[in-house]
Amino acid sequence: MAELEGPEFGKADFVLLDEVTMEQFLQNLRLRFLQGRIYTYIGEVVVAVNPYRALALYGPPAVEHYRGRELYERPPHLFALADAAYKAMKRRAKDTCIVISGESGAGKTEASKYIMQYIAAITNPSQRAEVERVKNVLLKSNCVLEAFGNAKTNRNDNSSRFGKYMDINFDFKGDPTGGHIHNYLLEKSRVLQQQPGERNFHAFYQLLLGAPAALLASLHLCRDPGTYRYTQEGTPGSACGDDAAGYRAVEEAMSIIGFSQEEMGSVRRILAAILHLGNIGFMAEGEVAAVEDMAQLPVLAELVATAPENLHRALLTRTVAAGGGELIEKGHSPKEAAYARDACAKAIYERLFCWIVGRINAGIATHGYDARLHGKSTVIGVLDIYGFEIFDTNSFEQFCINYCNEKLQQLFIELILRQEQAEYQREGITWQSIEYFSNEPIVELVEQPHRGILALLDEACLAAGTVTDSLFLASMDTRLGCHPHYTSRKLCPTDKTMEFNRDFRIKHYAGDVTYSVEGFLDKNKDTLFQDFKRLLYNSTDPVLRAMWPDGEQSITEVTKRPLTTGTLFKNSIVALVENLASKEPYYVRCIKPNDQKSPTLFDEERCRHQVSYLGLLENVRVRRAGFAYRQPYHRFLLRYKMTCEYTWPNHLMASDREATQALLEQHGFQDDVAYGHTKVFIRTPRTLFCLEQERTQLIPIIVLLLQKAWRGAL
Ligand code: AD9
Ligand code: MG
Repeated sequence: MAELEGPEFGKADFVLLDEVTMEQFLQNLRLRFLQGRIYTYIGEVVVAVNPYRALALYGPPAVEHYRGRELYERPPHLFALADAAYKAMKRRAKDTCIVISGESGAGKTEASKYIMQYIAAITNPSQRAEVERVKNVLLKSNCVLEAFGNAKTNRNDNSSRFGKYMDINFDFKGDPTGGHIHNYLLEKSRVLQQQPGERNFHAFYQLLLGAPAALLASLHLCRDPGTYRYTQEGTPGSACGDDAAGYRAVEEAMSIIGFSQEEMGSVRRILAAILHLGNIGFMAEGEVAAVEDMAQLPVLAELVATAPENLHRALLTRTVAAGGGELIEKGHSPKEAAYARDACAKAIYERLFCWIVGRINAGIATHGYDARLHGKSTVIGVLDIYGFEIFDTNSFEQFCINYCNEKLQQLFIELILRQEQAEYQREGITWQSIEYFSNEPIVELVEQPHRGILALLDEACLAAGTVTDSLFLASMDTRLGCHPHYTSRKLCPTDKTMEFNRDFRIKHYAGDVTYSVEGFLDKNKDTLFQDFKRLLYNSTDPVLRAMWPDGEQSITEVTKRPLTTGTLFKNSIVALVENLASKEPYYVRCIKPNDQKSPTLFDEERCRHQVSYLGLLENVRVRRAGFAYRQPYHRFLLRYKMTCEYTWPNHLMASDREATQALLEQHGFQDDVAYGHTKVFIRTPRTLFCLEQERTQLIPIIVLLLQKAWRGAL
């Protein structure tokens, strides 16, 4: 229980609040945040407030403090949660997962790293070399994935621009034998452009500012990110220290993971190629486009290991199938050429990122695992995905990210209820359900087949080339106009915060977000001309070539329309949610205390909003309306047996259950408890307080008695 923390530290579990009100909740959260007690429970859920400062909470002594302990034995901590998930997996051979949620900048990624660090620290006591290697790869993968998948945004200096779900596999001894990372929709449009004050992915700045001069010269790069169109907006410097140090850390991590020198060379050349590609400009030459500065082509061709004339052709033309199976080359206009160049840059970066994830996965694959020899393999999954986002301008990416957060919120609601119900059922206890805000209608608004926004978007993309973003908006207005969570300027003409023919708004569970439809069709279709794919498939750089297996097809073979970005994303998130639902879930709910990244400011309004939309008060209510505490009989007795003459020092009854019953009846608590098959359930926290109080009073007396007894024995 929270007994290791006194009342001056606030309540270690929100279930212990005198009253479940927003004011009390916030008061407790503030008190603890200001004291650096950033973790608080709601039953088994950890609520974590981002401290925005380094706290001495995670070193080896802390690991020892939590190792093998029960959740309530120590002050609330991520380590306790990780231990609980690990124990459940090990003792009961259950697959578990840890779902970390909260808005952008709330501390999800940091939390996921601490959880992995803890699991790594408590496993492999016998120091088996292969297990150590796997652990190392798992830990080091974060650094590499953050370099390529994170960026500075206006919400977070180290914002995850991709979703990550990592499975860690364990053998019967409970040691990690491998793992697998699933990545979700990288925000690749960031390669081309960033909002004011934001940056491109860290990897670009790390290369420019961290690579030795000779290496940079061999890539034909200069140090200044301002030289390159794709990086000129962003300012150097990020939350993860300086970029030069980041470069060295990533290089080291990549070699530990097992990237070869050749592979790392290819990765650097690909990054350089993207920067050079961005600087290629086009001008009109009659009807068609021409490259402004031909001197740039040989450099780029060298970096992507192709012939300059092939590169030239791919930049300026596309192959189309004319009637009768004949292929003709059609010249781009300057605008088309610029669009194709940008599409290519985005695609190269995305494939590079996926290749890196695949390469890490290959290093930790468990194909050598033989269940007959090593017993059943179990899994702990850790989910760290981009948090809910509201920017000044919100586009297709924010739409996808926020949809994903809706799905996770829906899962939280279902599982918290389901878990409670399942436990009461298992233990044979009657239970009354509690009302929740359900975000089901919002999820449906986005994903419903034929009628949802994603379906309408696909419909617009499938239509002939005349459909524009604003026509897509018009079709949403007509078909979704009555939906309570959808609106637009046309539907609400007096609302000047939206633009006509450009904006629509969704009332998300976490707040209203206005999206601009500009670019929705393009980003959903995600067209990349086959000419580029073929060009890169024919590269003599084996790493680059391996990223473009679809470049082998000729234009006549590419007939099937690929699935759109939106549909692919929806499918992957639906599969993710199914996967999570099949495991025993543990939750971390992260809260961002302020928007200034201040370690001392507790912005009450911002926190109130988050507590409200995360459904934390309802969470406390469910926990309390049911039974706030539950404990296996033997554990309960171990702790409180001293408070009852029938159970101290040992009981003589037929079962622990009977002894527990006798103890509680002697105290007069029989109406506040229920007896399950294996656990005692206590409804109100007061009952437990009383027992705790009595125990605290008795301890000094017992210690005295014991001391006397020892002295007597001597
Ligand atoms: V996003 O949805 O990826 O944009 P996250 O992942 O929720 O977001 P992140 O973990 O990146 O947020 O945390 C943001 C910053 O807060 C970190 O870079 C740290 O500077 C800071 N932070 C978060 N958690 C801790 C912590 N436990 N201790 C110290 C922290 N600093
Ligand atoms: Mg993150």
